[in-house]
Amino acid sequence: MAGYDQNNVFAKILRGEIPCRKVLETEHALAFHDIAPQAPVHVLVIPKGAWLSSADFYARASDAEIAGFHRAVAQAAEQLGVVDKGYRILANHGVDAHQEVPHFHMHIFAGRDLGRMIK
Ligand code: D5M
Repeated sequence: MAGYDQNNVFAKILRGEIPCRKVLETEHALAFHDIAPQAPVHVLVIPKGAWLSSADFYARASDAEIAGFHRAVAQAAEQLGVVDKGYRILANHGVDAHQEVPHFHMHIFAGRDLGRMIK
């Protein structure tokens, strides 16, 4: 994959250049509702750093940023009230997984029986 594109849509959200429906913001992460939800609850959690994909993030981000990001995923799920009934977290990396936005993000799906997979 090419280098990080500072003009990708999530970089613009982080800079406040385009709006989002914010769920929470921490030192390391921002969580907001997906613009095209695939479940009653569909939230994206993104690290604040300029990480292109999961491969990039997990290989190069600091331990503090990785831990802070995952804590934010858990906090978002708690805040959304989906922990008891359950939720799915998923990250797409690269072409075969159809990663559309080249800034690492974790999807949180919840609010219905999700079956065994979401494609
Ligand atoms: O998923 C990228 C996701 O990003 C996809 O579910 C739509 C969502 N998206 C795209 N633009 C926006 C804005 N502006 N706000 C909120 N959500 C957005 P991927 O894993 O890359 O296929």
